[in-house]
Amino acid sequence: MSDPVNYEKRGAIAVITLTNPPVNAIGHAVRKGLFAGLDAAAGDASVTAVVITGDGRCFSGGADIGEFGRPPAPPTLRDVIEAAEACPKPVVAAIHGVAFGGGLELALACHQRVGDASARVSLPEVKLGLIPGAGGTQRLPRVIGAKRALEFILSGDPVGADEALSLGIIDQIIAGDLVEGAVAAAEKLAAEGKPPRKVRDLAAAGGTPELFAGERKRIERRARGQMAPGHCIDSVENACTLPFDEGMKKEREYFERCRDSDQSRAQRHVFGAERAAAKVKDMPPGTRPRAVESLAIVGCGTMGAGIAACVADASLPVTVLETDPEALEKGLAAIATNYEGAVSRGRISREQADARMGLIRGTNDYADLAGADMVIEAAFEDMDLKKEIFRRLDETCKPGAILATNTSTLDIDQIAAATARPGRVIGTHFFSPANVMKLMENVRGAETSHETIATVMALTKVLGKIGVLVGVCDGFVGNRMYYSYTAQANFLLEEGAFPEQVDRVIHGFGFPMGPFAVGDLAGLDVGWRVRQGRAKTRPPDERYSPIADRICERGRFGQKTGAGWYRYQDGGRKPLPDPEIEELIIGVSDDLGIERRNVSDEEIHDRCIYALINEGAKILDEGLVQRASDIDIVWIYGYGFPVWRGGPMFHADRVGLDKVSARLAQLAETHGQELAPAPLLEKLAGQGKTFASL
Ligand code: T1G
Repeated sequence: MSDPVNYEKRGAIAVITLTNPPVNAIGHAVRKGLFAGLDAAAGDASVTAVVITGDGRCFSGGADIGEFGRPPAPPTLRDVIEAAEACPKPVVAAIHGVAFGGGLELALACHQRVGDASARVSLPEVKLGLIPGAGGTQRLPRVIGAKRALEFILSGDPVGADEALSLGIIDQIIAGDLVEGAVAAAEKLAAEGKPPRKVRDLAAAGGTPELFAGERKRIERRARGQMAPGHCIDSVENACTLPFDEGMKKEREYFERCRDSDQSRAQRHVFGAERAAAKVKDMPPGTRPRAVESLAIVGCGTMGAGIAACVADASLPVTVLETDPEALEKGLAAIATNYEGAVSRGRISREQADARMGLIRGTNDYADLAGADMVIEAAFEDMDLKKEIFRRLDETCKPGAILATNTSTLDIDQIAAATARPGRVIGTHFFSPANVMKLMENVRGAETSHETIATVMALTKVLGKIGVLVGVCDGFVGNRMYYSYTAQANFLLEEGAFPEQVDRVIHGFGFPMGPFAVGDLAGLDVGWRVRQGRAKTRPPDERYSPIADRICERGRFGQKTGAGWYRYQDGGRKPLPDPEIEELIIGVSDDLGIERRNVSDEEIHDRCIYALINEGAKILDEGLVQRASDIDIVWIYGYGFPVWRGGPMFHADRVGLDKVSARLAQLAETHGQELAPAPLLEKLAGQGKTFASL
């Protein structure tokens, strides 16, 4: 492997370049190269200043995440950063692309920072369950003030070159060649002959007790159960109250505590799992995705409109077909209203909203879809209707066009069979609201071609989504597991629990909401229709709870009707326990001859969470996902599984598959064989293995 750091001189300026593709992650070899380069520059009398920059696509994506599981080998990142700051000659950081995490921390220790228009900076450590551990919490507040530094560090989100300039994170935007501009800046600093300006010598402004108290209050809800955000606040507060070196010492303590925590291990797992999900194991080398430059959507209801907005957000033109003119007008108006809201909240500018609306064209005529590279059908969840739509699309669309369906449960193979191009038919299951939720389940049919899969997986990234490739089964991966978990939640109601107890336990586990509050939010009528559709094929011996149906029969569909599992006062969204529902539940227990009992929180946790894991094991065993971590991604990005637990399969590995399997076997004896441990779970448990070992 070529040297990951290049050292050259341009006149009297030493230029140290990170050359460690793909993102110049700062691992041990890079740290050694940087340290040696700074040492050489400091010791070379002909060198008057230094530039540090990155080769390839960026400055640096930060410390090498892959190294965290191993003891840090010297020189540490802090050693390198201290060497840059202590260099007796001016050191200028030249940033293009990302300077994230340790990359930005390195730049902050330099005596000046310049960037080009592509520069983006962030401290995303909190997304890995960490805090910036190489001085970011001590230097950034000294540059941009405590308030803005807290927002920056707690969000972990990047800011672009202009905002970085206005904040003072970078000192100058270079219009021409970045390195030449940085060399000129370094020459100027050297010529001034002043001692290098060190960020550590600045004071962090604005760190009032009220600010920190307010931020601690805010993360109580927003980052409930997580450790790193609290330590971010502690460390920024230290930057305002302690001498620099003491603040650095405390930062290191917090960083190590977070780094060695289960939460950070889980979040680092998710970081890798997200990227692994994009890789298709059986993809023949050299398979190229087709270009997708124009899309069409069939259907302009909630999902169709959401998907259209998602496509326009990615700056792609999209034609929306609705055969019913009124429905089309209503759907387009809903998109426009959504954009108006985003403008009024300052999420996007007026120009952006207008540009995106300008990309969306409505039509009632299939002929207008003929030129689309890809069509996504988002019509009513009815197989006959979908087959008819796909027949017409097959006749209308150009030969290479991909035909996708947003169905959330129906059989892709049956839909593909309605066309003469089954190789170009695929499922693209968006999650509602489609323009917000990041997850897409891309469903490969038996005949879906590799080129179609490659194209849709690439488009998923263009849409800013995280795509998981799944196989055909009822409910695919997410909803199939959701049915297993919510079935247990309903059975627990029959046996003695009430919705608020179940929701409290699941919320306490880390989900934003429990299953009954979620049902009321999404609308109970959706699931009711699905269950009615399944009634004919449901195995007679399968345990089935009638509670949800009886609630729907009363026209209680959740928040949208002011009542569902809970009641909602004056159009509010706060779920209030409803005696009417308690009576209904008790009535079902009586009808079923079940003697109600006290159900413990522990039983609720085990029957819901382990049922979820158990179904995941079955899905894995049936080869409906490529790897266990794909299931983690589905559940974190589609259903709000707490990211700091890593997803259901990672969580199961951490609990121990032997414990999960034994507990399921015990529960199955009393509460029904649907809880019996899946064969794969039992096998791995018996071998002392993990899902991750597959
Ligand atoms: N370390 C190791 N590998 C990394 C990496 C990193 N920091 N960042 C990316 N990769 C790998 C990634 O796994 C993938 O590998 C390939 O690079 C391309 O990534 C002390 C403790 C930089 C914006 O959290 O946000 O510094 O799949 O597909 O879409 O305080 O990667 O090809 O095998 O994402 O162009 C903090 C994480 C680290 C940034 C590029 N930094 N990375 O996005 O490519 S902790 C981060 C990203 C730290 C200090 C702390 C993105 C990116 P593979 P990619 P991309």
